[in-house]
Amino acid sequence: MSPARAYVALGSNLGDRAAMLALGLEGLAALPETVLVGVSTVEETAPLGGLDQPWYLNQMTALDTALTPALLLTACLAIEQRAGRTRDERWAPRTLDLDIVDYGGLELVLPGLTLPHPGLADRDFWRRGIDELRNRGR
Ligand code: PH2
Ligand code: MG
Ligand code: MG
Repeated sequence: MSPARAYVALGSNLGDRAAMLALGLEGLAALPETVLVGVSTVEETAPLGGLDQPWYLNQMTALDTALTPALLLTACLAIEQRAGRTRDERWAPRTLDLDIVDYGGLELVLPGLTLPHPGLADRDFWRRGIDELRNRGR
């Protein structure tokens, strides 16, 4: 099967946020059967979700991957764990969040993964990141 173009978003609002994004990029670049083909500009964004918490750094990536959506999800969760991610209450501040936003335009619902990501409509910073990458041919 030819690889799929996937968009994976990075977010961090805890600890050394820029270092966390860098760890995320390093993890994505090292994935098997995957090429990291594009990385957007970093944006600092106000926290969504109504919780009083620090601002985020957000960034979008484009990957060409032969990993299935489920394997890519597992890999993203492992990268988050290596960045010290804990899972407390929903939308709690996080060292590193990796969200698969799109996978080849596929529509899919698995435990823990809905594609395209249902948050895309509310997150103009994700759409700006994707537009930036697409304008570069990614
Ligand atoms: N992620 C959330 C909740 N709120 N706000 C911003 N600005 N950026 C995020 O990535 C974000 C958020 C849950 O994952
Ligand atoms: Mg998220
Ligand atoms: Mg997430």
